[in-house]
Amino acid sequence: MLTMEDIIRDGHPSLRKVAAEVSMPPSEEDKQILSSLLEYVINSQNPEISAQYSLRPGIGLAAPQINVLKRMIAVHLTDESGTLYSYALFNPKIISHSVEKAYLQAGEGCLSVDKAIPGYVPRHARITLKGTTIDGEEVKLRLKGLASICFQHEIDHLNGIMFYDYINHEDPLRPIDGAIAIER
Ligand code: LHY
Ligand code: NI
Repeated sequence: MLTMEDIIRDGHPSLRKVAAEVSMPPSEEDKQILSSLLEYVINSQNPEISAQYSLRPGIGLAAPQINVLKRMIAVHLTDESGTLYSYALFNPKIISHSVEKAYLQAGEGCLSVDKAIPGYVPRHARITLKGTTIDGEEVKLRLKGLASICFQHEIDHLNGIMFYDYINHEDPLRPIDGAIAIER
């Protein structure tokens, strides 16, 4: 199982690289890596397991964060309306998005960033994405709210982008006009 010791931190050059597409059908090794990402996120939300292994709780994780430069992400979260989104995807790709923006009222964090960096992170309010599950099934997801934000955060890791790149550093909490504020 993965622990915080497997997660590379801000400043590591791998976090700024563009990850490679995973060739389909995936190898057993790639499937194993992808399932370990989802397992980390699920374990991290279990109070006993996270305490036992000192896991920082998270809702998403991307392969570059464990220094694997391949396009794989896992997300496990319950959104504002109580819906569970639990996905492990190869080659996730945003195929369309709203013009409208959204941001988390509380800002974002990152399992690869040890300090809090306050500020609004503007993102697409709604996205449609495609990807391939561990079982090789192609899925198309329409997402809004927290799930949309989390998938965008994870897909950014596949492109070497960090959440704080989007913060207005002159005025981090300046209202983003026309954007939807999301409470977690
Ligand atoms: N994980 C963050 C986490 O706390 C993801 C995240 C996304 C936090 C959006 C806040 C808002 O689970 C990661 O940093 N994964 O990359
Ligand atoms: Ni992150």
